[in-house]
Amino acid sequence: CSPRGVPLVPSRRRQLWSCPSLHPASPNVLEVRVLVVNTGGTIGMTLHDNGLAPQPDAFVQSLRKLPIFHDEQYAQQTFMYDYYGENTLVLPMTKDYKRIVYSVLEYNPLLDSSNMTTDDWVKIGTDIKKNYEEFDGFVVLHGTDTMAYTASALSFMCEHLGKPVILTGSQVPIYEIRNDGRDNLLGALMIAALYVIPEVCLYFYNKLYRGNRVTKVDTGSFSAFASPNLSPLAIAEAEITIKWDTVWRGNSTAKFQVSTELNRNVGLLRLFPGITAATARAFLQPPMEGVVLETYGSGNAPDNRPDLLEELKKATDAGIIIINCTQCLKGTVSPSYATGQVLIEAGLIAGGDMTPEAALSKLSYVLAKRDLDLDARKKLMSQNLRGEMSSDLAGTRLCLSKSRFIQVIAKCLNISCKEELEAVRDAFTPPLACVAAKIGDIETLEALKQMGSNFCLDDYDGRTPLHIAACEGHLNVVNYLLSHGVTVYAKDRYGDTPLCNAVRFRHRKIVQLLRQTGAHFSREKLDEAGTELCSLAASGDLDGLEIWNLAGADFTKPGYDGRTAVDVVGSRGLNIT
Ligand code: ASN
Repeated sequence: CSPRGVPLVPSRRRQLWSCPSLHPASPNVLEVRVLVVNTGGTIGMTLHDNGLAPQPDAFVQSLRKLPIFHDEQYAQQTFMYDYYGENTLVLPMTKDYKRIVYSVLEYNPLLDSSNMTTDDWVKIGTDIKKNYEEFDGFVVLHGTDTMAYTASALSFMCEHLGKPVILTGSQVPIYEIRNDGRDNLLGALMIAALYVIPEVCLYFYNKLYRGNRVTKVDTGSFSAFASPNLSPLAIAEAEITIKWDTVWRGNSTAKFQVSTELNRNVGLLRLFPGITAATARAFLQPPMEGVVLETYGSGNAPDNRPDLLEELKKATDAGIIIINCTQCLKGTVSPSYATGQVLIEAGLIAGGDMTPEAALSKLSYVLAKRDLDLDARKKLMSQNLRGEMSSDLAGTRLCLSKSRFIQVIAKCLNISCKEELEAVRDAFTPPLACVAAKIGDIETLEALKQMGSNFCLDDYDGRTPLHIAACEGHLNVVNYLLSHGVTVYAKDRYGDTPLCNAVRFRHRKIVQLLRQTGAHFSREKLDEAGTELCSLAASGDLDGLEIWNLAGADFTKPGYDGRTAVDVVGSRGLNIT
């Protein structure tokens, strides 16, 4: 059941968007689309005979009645339901004239998250993949009990993710007078729509966390989650503040994909004083393939228990991967004690500061990679794949005081504290990066990176260095930026992405590279393109048409007079198929 609607009147919708009576404050309202995947959880539960349980088919209807979640007038005036379907709602206009249009995909059955299995993770991942190009961001409504597991699993399954995926839920159903569901949903929707944070995150009680760093720590408090080893990615107070330095960025130019193969033969074993060797042996029997051993303190186990250590050693010798994670909420596994060394000798892999939830789902993901041998799998387990562990990041943090450029400016401006220095850096470096991109100067970009410049930050027109390099045709700069994790989905104030720019200036190789990295036109842009394609066809501009083709254009879309580019080319005796 796809939330896609049938585009009955795209051009009519377009005209309405620029109708000043609808948008008195700005003729340039931009629509941003979010897919809400409703899997269940307390947020949508009502009281039944046997306690709280999910209530099917009620969620969208009740949100529709709340003005803060839906603007019916806008929906009617813009034919929104015809275009996007009945399960679509729209938030009131944001401060910067954006409309967050969100479609709800409700699962059947809705689940208490205690009933979820790896199959449900696969279903969520598959739905994100299916709808990836249609939406700017994704919100997953989920019960809190196993949300940390699902968030961790999705973070690994979503490879080369370029858009935000935000899990949220609540402690009290949204139907109750006093509840945390409304704030959580609203915050998650706003962040998923307005910020290109290419991570699987969890939003709860005004904080956005990295999904594979959280753990549920409270059964009743609205502040139900903690991320003990990583500070939040964003805080939603009077303003939403994103900590861009903390946001994880991949460094590949590969396209987004979801790995739906997961290994179910994994488990969690918690050490306790007096655990018998027989218990360990029973747990490590086939078909077990991967285990997270929750150890004491900084990764310690008894070194006076050869019987127990022998069971662990036998298991790792037999090819079972055992990850050493601490039972402590905060801190990391380190080999500082003799009682920790014995586990290294038994063949365990140090799990750094990973949560047990992250380690378990990482095992499930890595062990399903059939093309890798045992050593390659072990290597992946000890590496930081999605920001789930900080061990191998040690020492790479930016030291602002070492940046001479910033120091000189700071001196002139009489700045001393770290926050002010960061503000100076963030104000100065984005336009400088744009200038460097314009002239194809990778050396300067490299120097700016050393200063901690974030290449995803935009200039006064919302343009990023990638937009500029795409216009100028600097393939090497585009390559450099993509390999430093910049997003291909940034939109400038005109709604244009780097792909739009590369097509406009006809940089074929850049179009190809951006497409390979997952860039795509929005559905709205594809609908609108018919007229432009017809005019290229009418002038016999096959080169122009080819660039559009590379960018994913659809030559069967009609132009303003109902004819398609294929028709127009055909009438000139040419062929573009
Ligand atoms: N039992 C519920 C669930 O995990 C708890 C919640 O959502 N607050 O689905």
